[in-house]
Amino acid sequence: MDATLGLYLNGTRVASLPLTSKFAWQYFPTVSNTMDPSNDPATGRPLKRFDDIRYLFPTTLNANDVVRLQKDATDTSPTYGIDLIELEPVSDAISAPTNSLNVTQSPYNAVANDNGDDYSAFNSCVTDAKSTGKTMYCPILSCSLDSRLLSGDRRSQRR
Ligand SMILES: [Ca+2]
Repeated sequence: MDATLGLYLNGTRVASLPLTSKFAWQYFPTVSNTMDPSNDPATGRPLKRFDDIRYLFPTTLNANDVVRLQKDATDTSPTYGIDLIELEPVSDAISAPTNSLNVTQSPYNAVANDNGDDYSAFNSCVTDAKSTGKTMYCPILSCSLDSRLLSGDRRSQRR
């Protein structure tokens, strides 16, 4: 189920946070060479996961500001479970470091804020960064990865 939940700042609804129960439970094979979870309970060991979302307030919060989550008529889930809310200051964006590959530029061309899958762009950029000893640079943006992106010694596995 997909539904929103109201985010309030000092009594004003400032955002409708998009939440999903898609990741509430996933099942991992007990004997397999894959780490990919499934939504099929017959697959194996159930592990609870959660939907982790981020929101950037347009301005820095002040002492005594009141942040509240509230279910309103437009928020259609019958129930919500909130594990935690973490508030922290966000640093200014950094410019691309020397010797880095920008995932939003050619040949990767990730497109921010379009809800289109940027997995291929990120996977290619990470692969190139690893093989050339560079770092991947991702400007402040919102990209969508429809598959799990792995780095390090583990191999990327895409469904
Ligand atoms: Ca995109």
